[in-house]
Amino acid sequence: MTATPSRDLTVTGVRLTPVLVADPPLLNTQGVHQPYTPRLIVEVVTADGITGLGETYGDTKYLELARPLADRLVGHRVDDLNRLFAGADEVAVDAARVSGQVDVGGLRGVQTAGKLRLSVLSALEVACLDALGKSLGLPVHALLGGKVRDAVEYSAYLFYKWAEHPEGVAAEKDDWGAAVDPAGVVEQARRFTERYGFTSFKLKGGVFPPEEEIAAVRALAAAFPGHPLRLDPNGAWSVETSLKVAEKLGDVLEYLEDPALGTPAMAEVAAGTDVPLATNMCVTTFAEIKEAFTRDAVQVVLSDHHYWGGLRNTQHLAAICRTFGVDVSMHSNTHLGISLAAMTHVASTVPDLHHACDSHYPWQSEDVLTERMTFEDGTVRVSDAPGLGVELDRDRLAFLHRRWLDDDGALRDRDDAAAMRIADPDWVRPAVPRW
Ligand code: GKR
Ligand code: MG
Repeated sequence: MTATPSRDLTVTGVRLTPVLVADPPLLNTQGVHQPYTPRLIVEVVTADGITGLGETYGDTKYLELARPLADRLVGHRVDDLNRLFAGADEVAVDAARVSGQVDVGGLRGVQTAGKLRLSVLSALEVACLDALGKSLGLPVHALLGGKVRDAVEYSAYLFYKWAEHPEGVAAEKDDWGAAVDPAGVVEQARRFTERYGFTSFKLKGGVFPPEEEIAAVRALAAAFPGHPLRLDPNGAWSVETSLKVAEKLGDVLEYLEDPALGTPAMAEVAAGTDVPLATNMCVTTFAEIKEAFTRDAVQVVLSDHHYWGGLRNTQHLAAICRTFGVDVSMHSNTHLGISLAAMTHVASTVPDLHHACDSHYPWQSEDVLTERMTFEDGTVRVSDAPGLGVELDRDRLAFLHRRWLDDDGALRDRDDAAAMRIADPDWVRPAVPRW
């Protein structure tokens, strides 16, 4: 992509601003969301004074990498992305930060140094594309080859949820109420449809015994007949349990998401059911594709442009999936509007997107944008404005950064188990499989 020669697209600086954002008490297999969650806001500034925006995980291990990776950009043009990625491996990752186990904070598959780097690079890539688009007067989707749809469909992302964070814990209030049984889940789904018009539903499972979660999905199917439903226990079940759930819910599920942990277990489940299996846990890097596809372990890969390394890598993933007859869609982790805009741009360019992406965004009452992203009839319209089409609210950014500065460190690294132990000091992270 060559910009008009008179423009100077050289990066002169990269601002990195960690923030803490309010998060409701959403339950998952690792515990419960903390009242505030870390995100990192990236601003890439060019010699022409254009600022491009990006966003990624904000835990310490990402922040430590963000500065050295960002510094590699300075002096290069925002359209010099391949060089940004090539050689990024030279930026050392503190070995103590890499567990080699499932990244329990975000349930995003096995944590590797490469994935940590890619998660930071994704935000730099998005920020560069935003700056390039603003400079050229083109939307990000145009820089990715152009949109093939004008709106991207999202699903309601339902969570078991407490009414509020434990007593005594500083937190923002939310108006979603509790959802700890089938009736609560259906009520939450109704609110999602009323507020945003979603027509498909994903329930985060792995929280209650499978029979209770089966009952919740059945209740959703009764309340919303014919609507696509997914259940995602983040690998909490054995192969046997996964197959039982698949049998009991096979007639209403669009897919089961990560019922069991890891490719071998997923392959066993897939061999025993016709219910499609989706994953954002066993195929999270290009290296993991071969085994999973060869063993027919998954039928839908859910990209997360953060840990896949950005929007162009998400397109590469989609092309590989297409080649092997595997569907592609997107899952999400807690995120703000910059990431929702980025997801929407790239999703608009993927030809065969047969499943609604999911987004945590409705759970985030706070953002760093001047105008919140909106859902209409369960979709986000693809912006044709230059870049991502979003604008930073500096006052909001400063406010949320101040919260990060004022934190004593307890919330700077997501720890759902620690949050759960505030309510129940004896709580231990369940062994896998849990059921
Ligand atoms: O936010 O609790 C959560 C989710 O469980 C998240 O961490 C997962 O990464 O939503 C994600 C998923 O689809 O597994
Ligand atoms: Mg998932």
